[in-house]
Amino acid sequence: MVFFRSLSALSRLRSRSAQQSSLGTSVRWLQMESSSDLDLRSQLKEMIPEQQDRLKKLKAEHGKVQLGNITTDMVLGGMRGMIGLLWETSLLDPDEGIRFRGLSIPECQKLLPAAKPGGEPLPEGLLWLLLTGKVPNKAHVDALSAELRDRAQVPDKLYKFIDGLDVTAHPMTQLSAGVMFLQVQSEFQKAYENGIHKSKYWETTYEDSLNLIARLPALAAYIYRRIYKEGQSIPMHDSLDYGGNFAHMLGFDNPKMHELMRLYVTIHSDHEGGNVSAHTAHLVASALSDPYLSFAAALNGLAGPLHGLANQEVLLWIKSVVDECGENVSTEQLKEYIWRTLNSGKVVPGYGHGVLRQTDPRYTCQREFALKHLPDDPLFQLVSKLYEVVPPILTELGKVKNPWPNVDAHSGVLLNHFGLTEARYYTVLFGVSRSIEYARS
Ligand code: NMX
Ligand code: MLT
Repeated sequence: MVFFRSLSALSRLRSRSAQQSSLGTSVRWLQMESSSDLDLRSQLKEMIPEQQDRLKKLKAEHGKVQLGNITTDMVLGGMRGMIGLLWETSLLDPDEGIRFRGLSIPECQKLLPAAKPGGEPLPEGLLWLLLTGKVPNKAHVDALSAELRDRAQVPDKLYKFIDGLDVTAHPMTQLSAGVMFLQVQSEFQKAYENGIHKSKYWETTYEDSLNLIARLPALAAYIYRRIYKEGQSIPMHDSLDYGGNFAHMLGFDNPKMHELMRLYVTIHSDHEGGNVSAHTAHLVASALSDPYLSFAAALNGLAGPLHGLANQEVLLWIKSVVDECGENVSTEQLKEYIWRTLNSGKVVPGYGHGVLRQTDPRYTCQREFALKHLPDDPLFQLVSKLYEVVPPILTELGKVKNPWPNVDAHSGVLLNHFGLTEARYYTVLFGVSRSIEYARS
């Protein structure tokens, strides 16, 4: 949103670098607690002029500083390893993984407010952290939950529009089309048509972003219930938080599934700016396309099998292993199955990454969730076995730069355990989570 509009030229390039520290991603803790302090918009209103000045100063004082050399490999590799985008909300270290405004995932789990003491972080807290760089307290997060519920109403016409799509259309196609339908509600577009001054762009961008984030769970849940539950939709709960409410509207009221959804949305929210969907969102937004237009474009990138759709592919692949070899597949059978996948010209889904060179910490925290809540689940045990068997095989191939699992290697078995078994739907959950980052493009 606000921090990037003025950097549209930069956002045409792709960043895959870990060198952001000079741009100041330090985290501050919120001390204040008056009622206006509880309002995210008021906080941003104070911060934004400061940030606009900071960026002007950065450009004026350091605009001519060289950030690296560009090689042919970097260009052929799709801007690999180049610094090309200012991305302040998160930083992806190849070895350590993602940090959100300087905080690792375990730190977020410790510091961000939870629904219950000791529980998983509420995604609203992460949204606050990403936008302000400050760790919110429970009162801030509760206020933001309430604000999102207030904004969550979608027009009935949206559902009629979705019903007009072929029910067999991929859930991501339905989601992206639904976002485009909602675009008529864009406040930014109206303001732009009315000749708004550029210093005020952030205000309507903020409105669009929060509205979109708030309305996506209803749209996404409708798509799920339409395709898999004979169209019986479930209204929003009037007091649940964002993640809990999303799970509820999908039809899951097991408290552990609510916790899983909070964790899921939090860890899928942002992954620095060089991935396909982030880059797309910011590229499209650099033309002053509103958040609906840029988010729909990002979703279309996320729907590719080497990106977000890999979570669907992982569960389908794991289930195909079970169909052929059974749940108690031996190590030898597993190795043979993996080689067969590779020799048929396919990738092993859920393994490898464009930047990461170690196990994704998003994989690790999902594994910890599984060890706590579903240690005996047979598919979880199979995922654990794959962790031992896949990396040596990918290493043996000799060309794979990262043989370790990414976020998608684990998410499906957790959802499957709690009854969300429809793999083809999984990328929609990834997409809703990413609205927390990309909607503000
Ligand atoms: N299985 C088989 N081959 C692989 C794998 C894998 N999991 N990962 C990389 N390779 C191959 C890759 O296809 C390429 O082969 P070739 O030279 O014949 O084209 C070679 O290894 C070098 O690729 P890398 O430089 O290691 O990876 P790159 O940065 O190009 O691609 C991914 C990154 C993530 C696209 C790739 O690792 C992959 O296809 N993984 C499986 C799909 C997946 O899990 N995607 C999800 C990523 C996370 N997300 O949510 O978006
Ligand atoms: C993501 O979360 O976007 C994926 O891990 C892909 C990436 O970062 O390149």
